[in-house]
Amino acid sequence: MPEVTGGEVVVRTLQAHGVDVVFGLPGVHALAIYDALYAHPEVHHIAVRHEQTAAYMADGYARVTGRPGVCITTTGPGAANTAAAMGTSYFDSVPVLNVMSQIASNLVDRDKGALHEPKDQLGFFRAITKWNARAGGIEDIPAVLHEAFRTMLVERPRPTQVEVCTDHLAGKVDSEAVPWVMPSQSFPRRAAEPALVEEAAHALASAEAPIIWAGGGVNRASAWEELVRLAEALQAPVVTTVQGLGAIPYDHPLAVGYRPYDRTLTPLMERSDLLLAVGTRFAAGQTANWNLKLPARLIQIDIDEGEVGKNYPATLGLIGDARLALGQLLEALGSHRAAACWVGDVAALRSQVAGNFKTAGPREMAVLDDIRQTVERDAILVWDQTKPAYWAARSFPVYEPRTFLYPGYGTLGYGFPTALGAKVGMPDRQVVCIVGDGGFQYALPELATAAQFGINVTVLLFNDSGYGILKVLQDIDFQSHYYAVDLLNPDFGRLTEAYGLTHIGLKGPEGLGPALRRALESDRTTVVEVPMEFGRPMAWPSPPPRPAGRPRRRGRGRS
Ligand SMILES: Cc1ncc(C[n+]2csc(CCOP(=O)(O)OP(=O)(O)O)c2C)c(N)n1
Repeated sequence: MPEVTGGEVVVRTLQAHGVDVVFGLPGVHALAIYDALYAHPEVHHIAVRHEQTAAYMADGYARVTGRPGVCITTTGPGAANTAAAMGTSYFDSVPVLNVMSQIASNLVDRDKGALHEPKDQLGFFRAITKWNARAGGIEDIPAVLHEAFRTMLVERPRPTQVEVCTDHLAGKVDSEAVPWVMPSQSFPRRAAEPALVEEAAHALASAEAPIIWAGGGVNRASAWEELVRLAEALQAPVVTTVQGLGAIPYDHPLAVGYRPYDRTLTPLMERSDLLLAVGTRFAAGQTANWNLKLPARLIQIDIDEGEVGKNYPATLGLIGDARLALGQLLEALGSHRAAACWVGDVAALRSQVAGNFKTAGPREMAVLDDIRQTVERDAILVWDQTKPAYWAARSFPVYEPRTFLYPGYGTLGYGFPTALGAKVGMPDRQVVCIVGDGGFQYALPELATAAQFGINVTVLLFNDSGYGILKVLQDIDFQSHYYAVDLLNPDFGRLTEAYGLTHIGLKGPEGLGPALRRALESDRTTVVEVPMEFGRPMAWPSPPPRPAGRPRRRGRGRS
């Protein structure tokens, strides 16, 4: 009888669930998984330099492919290092599975001082995982992993975790004694209640001025085709949140092209009599801290019942998968076709908003235009928390779904490692990471991962020698008392070259387009460094609360 280790059961079960690439960093307790990976080279393993990166890479992979991203970490500190990344995936509803080891089963949670002994490892992560569990033994591994995939994919996608004790990973059993779970890839998705779909279709067909609000749920559920068909049937303009960007192409005749909180669009909301919101939670950043006034009637589609009516009262809630629910609505509308869009010329509105941005930030918008015009239509852009990203989140034209990756959680250091994961998921696409000097330094050693595994991305590094956005806030709220925000940076050129990668140093934003083109054509990861200070982002939608008693004043810094 052939014997298998627990590690092999892990790897074979991952394979059975369609996984062919994992991101990770080994440790003594997890080595049996690595021995199984050694024996199964068809499952590629990208070895990173920090566990946080493994989880970011899994996040990037999942966001662009729509399939779960998987990371493997070792017990205790190794697993704990993923927390900021797992929190980001949780906040943004991204399906990431973390398989982590545990100390020997007879020692767990006994506080005896075993190497890497975590205190309640599952409890530590409970707040930022949708579900996590320990496999009780080797035979238990397939079912627990299967449950992790099912939970992650069947309703709202969010991270899950499976923990396996090191003795169970290294132990052996008869392969035939293992209750293997070999699922088909499709987990059933939830459809909306038919009677409510009828009611919603009736309301939409009789609305005089409907608007559609597309959130990240549309991208997560691959619902963009249904969204566009519904918008066309209703001739309804579509606004898109940051996570929903690309759900409708920027240049579609019904795409307003800008985020719902843009001031120019407020009159649109005021004139509308019905908002159809899909896959959104109306987060602070999308609603100017819930100050945005919505139309009188709100129909909300969401896979998570808890989101319906949570931030704005909903007239009607359709609980279900965005793709299925939009498809049901289309069917219920039958041959109904609105004659024309009540807004009139949506493209003219779009150019008006674009013009506002150009007036407010000619330098900033020229840089973003250079980027947009240089990269391909379906290029994947991954944004860190840097001033260019705040401008882009408000103004950047996005043409394809899942091509604008932005951490809704506001996580600094996200951009570069997530871009690497996105490239692994979509090797034939251009992947560009836009990052500041502060954010890039969170994951600099991953230049080594890029070099070792030939992951070819372009890094656009905007270097202002500091935490620029925090300097803006210190200007506004703290009398320009700059503290802990100036950075002594390394020579990024020599550093990049030390990893065997390419660096293109510019003197300013001039020549950005040609430099970016060269980088995109390069056969290796290339860092284009642009010394430039972006201005204060306009239309800041969610200012942090002001310290009590401090009047708002203009500082002496640039604005
Ligand atoms: C994990 C994490 N730590 C700290 C912060 C706070 N933070 C937000 S932006 C920022 C500065 C970013 O500096 P840089 O990457 O150089 O971009 P710039 O603001 O200069 O454009 C900091 C420290 C955060 N958002 N996330």
